[in-house]
Amino acid sequence: MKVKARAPSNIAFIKYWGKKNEKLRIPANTSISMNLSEAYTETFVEFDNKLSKDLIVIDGKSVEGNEKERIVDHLNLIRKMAGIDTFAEVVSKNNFPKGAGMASSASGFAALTVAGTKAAGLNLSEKELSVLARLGSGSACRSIPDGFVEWKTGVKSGDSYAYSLQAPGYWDICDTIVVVGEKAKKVSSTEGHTKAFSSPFYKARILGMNKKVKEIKSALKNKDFTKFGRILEEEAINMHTVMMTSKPPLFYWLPKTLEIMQSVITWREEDLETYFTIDAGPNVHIICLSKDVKKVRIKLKKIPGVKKVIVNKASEGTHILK
Ligand code: 2P0
Repeated sequence: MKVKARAPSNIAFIKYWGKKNEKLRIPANTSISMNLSEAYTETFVEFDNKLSKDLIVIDGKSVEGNEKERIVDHLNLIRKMAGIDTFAEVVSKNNFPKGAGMASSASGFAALTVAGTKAAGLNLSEKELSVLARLGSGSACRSIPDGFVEWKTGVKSGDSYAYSLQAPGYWDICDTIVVVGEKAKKVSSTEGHTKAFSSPFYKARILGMNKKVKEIKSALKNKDFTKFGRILEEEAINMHTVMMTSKPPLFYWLPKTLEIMQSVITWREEDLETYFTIDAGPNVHIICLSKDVKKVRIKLKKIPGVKKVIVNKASEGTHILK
């Protein structure tokens, strides 16, 4: 059976950085995210008896080496669950730059999980899909359910999965991704996670996490944008402080990244209520209410060096395309 799925990328407001169990990708802390309407991966999967190996094409290029191995490992998990040993053809397309800190592994593994399991004849629940996607890439588990999502740490593999806190239409907030660098990053997130514990600030980060998660969930529930924004911005700075103080240090920012961050703070002083968050890459995500997104766009047009702007609303999770 040929199956195609579309999976959104997601932006975390409370970040996943550091794992309790590396192999099983069980995170050290709970994270909270929103699925993105305009940054997604579409993946087609077919298990075919005529194939003598797995064929994997991403963005028009045949994938080899470590990247292929990671995808083949995931296909092996699916094959094991389905009790088949057929090789697969996988064709995947991102509508945004891969490997630039925009969670292409999240949407990529979510799409592969949903298309792959269906193509293998499995009918998994949302929870099972989220657990399986997590084994491919941690943040992928958050791209499975709809809208605003929580991924609770969990103790063992079966209880570390994401679920929807609110539907996409619940709150009219936008994430404007400001692309300032499109090169793949030097240090992958998977490697970065392993360095988190070496920062002297990591313990403090984890100690404050439960309170932060509780507070942002309450801000989401009450649609308190000011509280929501302040927490997500502090959280991004907190995570990047851990990154920059790891051994060896990880600097994901470019000079433009800092310029945009400072602009956001200035706009806020001018009463344009915006907040920033940044993942493991140089691009800045500007969070605002949708009523203000036009103003943000106009401001960004005046900043030289902004390569691209992608405006997202909250979106549904991963689904099969007919
Ligand atoms: C997040 N990031 O919560 C954080 C913020 C990047 C910075 O999840 O090793 O690619 O595949 O489980 O999911 C990136 O980590 O790591 C990530 P793996 P993943 O979105």
